[in-house]
Amino acid sequence: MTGLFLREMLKQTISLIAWQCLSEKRFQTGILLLTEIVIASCYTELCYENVVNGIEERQMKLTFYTHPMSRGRIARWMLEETGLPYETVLLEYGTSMKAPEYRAINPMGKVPALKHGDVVVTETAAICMYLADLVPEKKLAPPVGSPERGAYYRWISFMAPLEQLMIAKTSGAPLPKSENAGFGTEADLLDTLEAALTDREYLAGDTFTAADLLVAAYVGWYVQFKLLEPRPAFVQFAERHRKRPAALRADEIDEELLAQQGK
Ligand SMILES: N[C@@H](CCC(=O)N[C@@H](CS)C(=O)NCC(=O)O)C(=O)O
Repeated sequence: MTGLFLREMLKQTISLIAWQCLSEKRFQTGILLLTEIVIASCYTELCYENVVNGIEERQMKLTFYTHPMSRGRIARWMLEETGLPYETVLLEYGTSMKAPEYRAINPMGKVPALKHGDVVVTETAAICMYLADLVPEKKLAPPVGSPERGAYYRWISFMAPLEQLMIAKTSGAPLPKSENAGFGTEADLLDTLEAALTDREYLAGDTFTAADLLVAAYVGWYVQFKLLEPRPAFVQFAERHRKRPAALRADEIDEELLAQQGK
């Protein structure tokens, strides 16, 4: 806001000089200065609009629908990373999660879901990416168009085939043919993930992003539930990021909620 005020003052001063030049018949300088003012005004207007939109967007209420024993734990970690205030609505499996009031928000009757003003976001990965974009100053997503954005989308999306493989393995049935399965072969998938995580602190650029959060959370879970072999790269990556203050805070909140439910 101080920046906008200073720019406004500068505009006023330049326009005074411009009118002075014109009255002294120094037309070329006067017109040049006036043109600069028009350009500066448009720019200021644009900046102002962006600032106002940004503030309004942040002020919209965030409502988080979850269960403390669900993928909602990942979304809560992300919420805690943003530092934005949010309200939690707890739902129960099979009852309130399938009630018409909640199906009006997520017709799947599943958690997590996020409501931001009138915007509804479901799917854990989408919620994390949406939240990252709400707080650009936290750099939880690489800038749009940057090379790191490619890696960001790539490793977030890689959690889908990993999940398909994990689910396929729990079924006990033989795995589908690799050409048909989105995850290819188990060896290819695990080796690819291992190579990405080996000696790597962050997956997209030099700072922690939602890609690290999602990969650390899912890989950590699958190792914990013994669905994924505990290769050192998997364990180290998950453990390192799951020690972040926001992750610990989120865990503490969900553990407390579980304790209150007597679970
Ligand atoms: N694709 C969804 C999956 C959501 C999901 O399956 N959530 C489970 C909890 S982890 C759930 O709500 N299950 C309740 C049910 O299906 O009745 C996501 O990534 O968020």
